[in-house]
Amino acid sequence: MRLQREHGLILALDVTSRTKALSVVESVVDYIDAVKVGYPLVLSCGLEIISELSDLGKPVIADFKVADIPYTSRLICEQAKQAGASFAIVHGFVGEDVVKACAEVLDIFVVAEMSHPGAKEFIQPVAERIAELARSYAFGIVAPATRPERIARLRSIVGELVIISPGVKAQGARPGDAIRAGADFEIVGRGIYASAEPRRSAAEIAAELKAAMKEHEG
Ligand code: NUP
Repeated sequence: MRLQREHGLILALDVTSRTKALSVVESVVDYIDAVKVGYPLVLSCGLEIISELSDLGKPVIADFKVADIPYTSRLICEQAKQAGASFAIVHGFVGEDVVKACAEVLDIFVVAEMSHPGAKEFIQPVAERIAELARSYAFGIVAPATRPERIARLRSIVGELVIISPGVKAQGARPGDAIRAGADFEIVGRGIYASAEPRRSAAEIAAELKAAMKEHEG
């Protein structure tokens, strides 16, 4: 399934109950462009949850942050693809051979720089080299909404690749700031699924992203 930008919003679905996962997506489906799943949901519900979610009409991004040798990384990506994921998230620091092996299986996002404070220790110093590598193989990169100035820098390296940015709300970034800095999509998890009213939160965030997209394109 293709990823199309209507709202600029990707839901990170880090819940550990199938019922909760499906009910959150159903309640916000008209405000999101994709659903990102990772280990919490897949380890608790099984890989089949990916096809159940993609049946709801939005592309699923498998956030397995693949970081193994090329052979094993390829196997992981093949499992994600067979389960119905449209994209996988792969680490870039493991090197070109891994990124290439994964990109041969399905469209990938390469993690250039992570959003948490600890990212400054090891990954930030090599983020620009990872972004260069991504340019040859990836559909897009992951860049931190928590550091909009880094998104702008990474955008200047990756050109037209799609930038998706986590770190909004629960990790401190304000909705819209990453898009203003040059991201295409903002990823929001707890700010939606852990809110008292997920649908209302998604609507509010989508409205802020809409304003940011207008400004950025402006
Ligand atoms: O650098 C990253 N930061 C990050 O938060 C790369 C990620 N893939 N994520 C993921 O984005 C994280 O695993 C979670 O699924 C989501 C952010 O969720 P939240 O902080 O909005 O709840």
